[in-house]
Amino acid sequence: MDDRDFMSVALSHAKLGAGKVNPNPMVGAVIVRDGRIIAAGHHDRFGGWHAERAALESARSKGVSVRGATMVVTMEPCCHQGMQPPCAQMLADAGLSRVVVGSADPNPLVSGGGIRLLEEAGIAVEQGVLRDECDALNEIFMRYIVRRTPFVLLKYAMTADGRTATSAGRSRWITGEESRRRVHEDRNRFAAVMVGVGTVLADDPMLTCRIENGHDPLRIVCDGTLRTPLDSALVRSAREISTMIATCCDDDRRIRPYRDAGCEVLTVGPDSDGHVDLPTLMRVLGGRGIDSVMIEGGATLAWSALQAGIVDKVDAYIAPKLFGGALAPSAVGGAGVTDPADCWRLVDTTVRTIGDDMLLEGMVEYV
Ligand code: AOF
Ligand code: ZN
Repeated sequence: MDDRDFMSVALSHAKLGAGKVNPNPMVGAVIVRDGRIIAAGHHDRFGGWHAERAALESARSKGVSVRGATMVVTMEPCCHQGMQPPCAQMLADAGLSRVVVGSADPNPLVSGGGIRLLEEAGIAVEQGVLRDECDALNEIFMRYIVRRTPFVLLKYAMTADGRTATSAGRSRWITGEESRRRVHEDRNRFAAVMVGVGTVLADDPMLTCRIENGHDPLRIVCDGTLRTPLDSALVRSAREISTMIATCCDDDRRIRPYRDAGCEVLTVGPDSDGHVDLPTLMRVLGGRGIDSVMIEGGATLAWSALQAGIVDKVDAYIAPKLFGGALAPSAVGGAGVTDPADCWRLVDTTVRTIGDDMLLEGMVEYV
């Protein structure tokens, strides 16, 4: 096994923190001696031990010495005092001789300082091993830590003829089981999911995470005029699962029944079209430590979000089916662009198959 193989193992440990560490990064570490992994650790909950310390403690509990060993860690060790003490110093004190790093830490409090501290302590440092994979794992953290507004993913499922429902408005199901499972993994990974009120009225969704030990994201309804039914699944389950209604309505009498049902109602001044002002909403969410929002429908919200410039990434699930129907909806509504040159372009795209479906992922380029 070489450094890349060990980094792959460290990555698999890092992933165990999915849904539990936001807005911190998922980080994994292994300690290697004589080509063998002698200990491993990962960041397991927000505010808890960093991966490096978890790996050191695991070695200690097994009674194995780490002096002179190598640590392979998916992100640059930190050098600041946060909720946890600086890891780089801890690694130097533990007498490691070599540290292999995946991602650089973009946290302004770290940003190269961890590497410097290690090198000044005489530790050999190798950087950028499986960097792309390590960066991709923390696509949320990488942006949130510098921008302080959530990473926004626009996700939708459509047929090969671009429909997100039939002409009768029915959409269960377009994609297959594997694709739907991945969406639940994303609901676990994301701090919040957001839908427009039209989707609540049409589908009455729960928006919970249905995987074992998964975490339910904060459920946000964008509802400018407060049309969410009080007997919707979201409102009825608001006492058990965090639910927010973002609205332009500031009429206490209309807001009260939602609050009584356990929803948080956030009044966000209207944008120029009279809708919830999305950039303001993102700033409020970011200020509360919500590092990520997945937009799960519908077409009107997708259009508003693109126009507001808040969408970072698009995940388009494409099922090998055709619905037809001139009135069957598509993923993005609104007025649409008139000139093809005015489109939003997706860059850094990847395409892969998931079961019978295709998944196109791309970052939105704003020019
Ligand atoms: C983590 N887990 O395994 C590593 C992190 O407030 P603190 O002390 O938890 O510090 C959080 C910062 O530490 C985080 O923003 C990142 O820059 C760095 N590394 N964080 O939560 C870890 N290695
Ligand atoms: Zn640390």
